[in-house]
Amino acid sequence: MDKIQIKDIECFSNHGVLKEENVLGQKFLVTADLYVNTRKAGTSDSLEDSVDYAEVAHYINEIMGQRTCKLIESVAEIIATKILIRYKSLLGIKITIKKPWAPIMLPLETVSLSVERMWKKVYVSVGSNIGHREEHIQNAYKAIRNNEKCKNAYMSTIIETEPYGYTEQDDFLNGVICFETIYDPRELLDFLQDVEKQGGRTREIHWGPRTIDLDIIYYDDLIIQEEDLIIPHREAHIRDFVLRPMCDVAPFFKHPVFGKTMTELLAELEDKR
Ligand code: PH2
Ligand code: MG
Ligand code: MG
Repeated sequence: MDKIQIKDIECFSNHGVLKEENVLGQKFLVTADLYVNTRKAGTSDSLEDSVDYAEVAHYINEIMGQRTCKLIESVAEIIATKILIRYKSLLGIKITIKKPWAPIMLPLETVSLSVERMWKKVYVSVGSNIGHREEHIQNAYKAIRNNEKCKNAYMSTIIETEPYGYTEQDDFLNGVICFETIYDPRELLDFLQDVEKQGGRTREIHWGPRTIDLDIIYYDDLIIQEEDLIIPHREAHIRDFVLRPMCDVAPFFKHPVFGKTMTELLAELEDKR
């Protein structure tokens, strides 16, 4: 991956756990590794096709002075997030913050922290079987597109499907929304649950009727198994109403656990019928 590095920008600011640090301030050195694809700029020789490192450096200096944090962890997180949101052509960023004057009553060269944050591609399934189903789905899509921590969202073709599991309910409209996000998986879950609430989602019958259901199907190629969060979705590989829209947007995407493409999984499911 191509990388633009801005090394050791000197900023004077007041971050720190100790009162003295907040009052007196000290020197910080900030390094930003900007992950980009420079091919276009490299052939066009036009700054518009790249990221202006001068502008980024000044923005970092500005952020460093905006508010006072206790931890360099918070400072790095804030810088990474703001830059990824402002410069949408970045694929990711690594921020390193050094404190050469850290007051720990021992001589040291620097203490430092690095965080790397990347845009991750995710697939979220949408389903609705109450009221104006299409509108519920469009509203959820809009909420994702309007969120600054999400980019490049697009939606599969929406299909009508018979209820699966609990069958005493109306037919569903189903689809998949694909986008990139800087939320981590749990933050993404919280955001999607908020969107569900906005869409009038209530939880009564398990697998019952719903205005809007948003499930994380895949998060990059990550595998997570926690009590309240399982990724890939535990039935992603056997649900026709997930596989069909997945085949529309990402036919050759491979299931991170089973290693089979969406096309293969759908063909296997159809064979079983
Ligand atoms: N969602 C369920 C249960 N059953 N059936 C269809 N056809 N579509 C769904 O989205 C769906 C379902 C639980 O999330
Ligand atoms: Mg569901
Ligand atoms: Mg759900």
